[in-house]
Amino acid sequence: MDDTSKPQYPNYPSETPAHFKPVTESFDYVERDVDIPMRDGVKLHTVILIPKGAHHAGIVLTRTPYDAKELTHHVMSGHLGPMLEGYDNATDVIVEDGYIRVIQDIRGKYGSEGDYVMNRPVHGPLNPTPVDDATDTYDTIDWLVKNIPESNGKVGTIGISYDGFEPLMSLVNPHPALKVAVPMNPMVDGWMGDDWFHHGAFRQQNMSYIYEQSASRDNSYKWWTDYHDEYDLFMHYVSAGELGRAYGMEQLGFWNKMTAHPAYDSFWSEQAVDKVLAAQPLKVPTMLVHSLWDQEDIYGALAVYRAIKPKDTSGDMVKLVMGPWHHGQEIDEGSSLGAIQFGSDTAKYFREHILRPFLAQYLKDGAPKADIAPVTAFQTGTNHWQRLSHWPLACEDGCNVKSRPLYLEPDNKLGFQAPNGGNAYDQYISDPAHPVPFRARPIQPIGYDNGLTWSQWLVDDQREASGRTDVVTYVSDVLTQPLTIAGAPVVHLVASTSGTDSDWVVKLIDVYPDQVAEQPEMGGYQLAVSMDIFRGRYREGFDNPKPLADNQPLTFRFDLPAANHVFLPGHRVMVQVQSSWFPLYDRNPQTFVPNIFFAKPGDYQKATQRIYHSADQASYIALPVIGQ
Ligand code: PG9
Repeated sequence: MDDTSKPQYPNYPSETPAHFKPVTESFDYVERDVDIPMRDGVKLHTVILIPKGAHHAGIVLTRTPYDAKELTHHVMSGHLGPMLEGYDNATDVIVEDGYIRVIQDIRGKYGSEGDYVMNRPVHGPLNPTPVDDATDTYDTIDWLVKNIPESNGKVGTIGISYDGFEPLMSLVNPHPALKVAVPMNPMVDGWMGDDWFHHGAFRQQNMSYIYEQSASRDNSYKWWTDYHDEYDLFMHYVSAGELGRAYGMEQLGFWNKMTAHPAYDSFWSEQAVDKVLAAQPLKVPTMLVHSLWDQEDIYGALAVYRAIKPKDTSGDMVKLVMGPWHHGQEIDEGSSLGAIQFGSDTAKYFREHILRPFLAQYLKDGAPKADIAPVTAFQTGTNHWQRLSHWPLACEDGCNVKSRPLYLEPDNKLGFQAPNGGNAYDQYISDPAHPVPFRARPIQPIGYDNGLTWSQWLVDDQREASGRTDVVTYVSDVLTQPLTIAGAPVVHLVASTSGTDSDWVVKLIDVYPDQVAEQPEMGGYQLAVSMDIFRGRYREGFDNPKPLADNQPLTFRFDLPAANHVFLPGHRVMVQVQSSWFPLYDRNPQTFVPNIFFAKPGDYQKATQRIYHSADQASYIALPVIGQ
């Protein structure tokens, strides 16, 4: 109903004018909000911020499901900088180098038209429509370079997380004006090791994200909870499927797809972006940015690096950066993460010395070739940046240096000597009624606002777990020499369960000396440098869940996330093994059921777990050791 339909009072007119015109002459930028038509007619809401006086400026484009208006109006100001603080904006680089900043609502979200599909698969068996995020990016870039006279016709795509998935999509049949892509902490394979599952164990705390992201175009339906401690919330509903049903999530298409595909079937494998890009020609210089303690997408960047680096025949098209960061911390303050200190602002170093010259080389007319190594990696422990020619530096197969087996040994010892004698196994009771918390309770929700510490959980002190009787711990002697690793540890666990399914969580931990003079609170700290979970039913294949033979020693082999770390002299190496990581991951009922999303209360059974370390049943971690 417009104003004219309401009674008018000429002697007492409205105080609000019919068309207010903001006065922006003093601003140092010009804002244009446009709806860009895609090839199927759908219009995508796009915010364009142009530095005043810009001429032949490069365009830095982010496409997002997280509200373009919000991301371009962080602090309403006449200056571009405050407008662009916050998520996805490497503001110092974008503003100081005079780029035109473009942020667009992806199809189906916020100000854009069309239907939303989570991480919309590229056109093909999973997406029969003629449009996807690749075509939408192509059409957007085509419009931008034809309709922004202040630009030099060069576009770079950049973004973090979901917004890091978008630069990867821009690489599929890329527009000729796309000169560079910077996917940071990208969502790549939701089942294998990014946001939805890790090796098949479901990251159920992300249900709140699925709910809010999928239930409406503007995320106006908000998740709720009756519990301060998320441990209690998820215990109350027993299974993720029951929680989803209770919250009405069976109305949500993506949730129903998720619960219908608990295994790594074609629904997941065909949309894995590393596999999509492996089948594409490499046409656009790409810098993959990875966080060594990425609590959300620790799999994606390195998976894409493995997929596309072999195509980089020039050696200059694909760069990898690995920083000591949580998810997205590269655009924030980077001198510490939780209790861990790095001695310098590593994030600012990245933006100033790596990101800025890399973008300039491709987006600024006449800019020099950036002097950036193929791999720029921060070495934790020694706290310094490295220029490397390749990654990883050691691995089980195919590297110059072969990983070394670090054995679990009797008497809870850990070492490079294969076990020979002593007790054959350790055992613990895994009780689904009392799952191991993945961090100290009360467990907070995921998120970054209101003082939440979700971003830090990968560097929490693991002493919280090591004292539990349902966590078995192995520890080395005190190191007298540095122990340097540079690659992905691989777990080879020989274990049995009295049940017919089981999860295995393995953590590689740096144990600090009992006293640390320069940082007393780090005395005895147990810092996980690499850890992950594996759902036992997938032992024979991620697409082939099978019951486990009960009480039979079986080998479980799985990758842990990459580490670039030095265990310093005076430190010890520790390995922890447990069978739940709750409530971030859903509980394994420990009896084989067709679909754990819909396990019933009676399915959840205690199990006796055994970890073997005898000569013929040796458990070990293939450790990517270098310099020994
Ligand atoms: N990767 C982030 C996320 C996705 C899905 C669930 C929770 C977090 C992100 O895009 O922010």
